[in-house]
Amino acid sequence: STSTTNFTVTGMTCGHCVSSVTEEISEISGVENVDVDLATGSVTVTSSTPLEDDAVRVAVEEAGYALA
Ligand code: 9UX
Repeated sequence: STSTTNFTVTGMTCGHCVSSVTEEISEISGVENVDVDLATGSVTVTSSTPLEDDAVRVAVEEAGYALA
């Protein structure tokens, strides 16, 4: 069944930031959709299996940002 996860990413200030975060998170196994709200930093991910906290953190840091 589909799992939905929401978290906040700090440091994004433009559309390219959004693209980088979206691309990195999209590479996590099982991820089906990534929605990033630039104004609030809110990220909503739908996935076929529950997301690992570590995988999310690593992906966000790989993109150059941090979890709130
Ligand atoms: Mo835009 Mo985001 O020039 O770190 S890529 S500010």
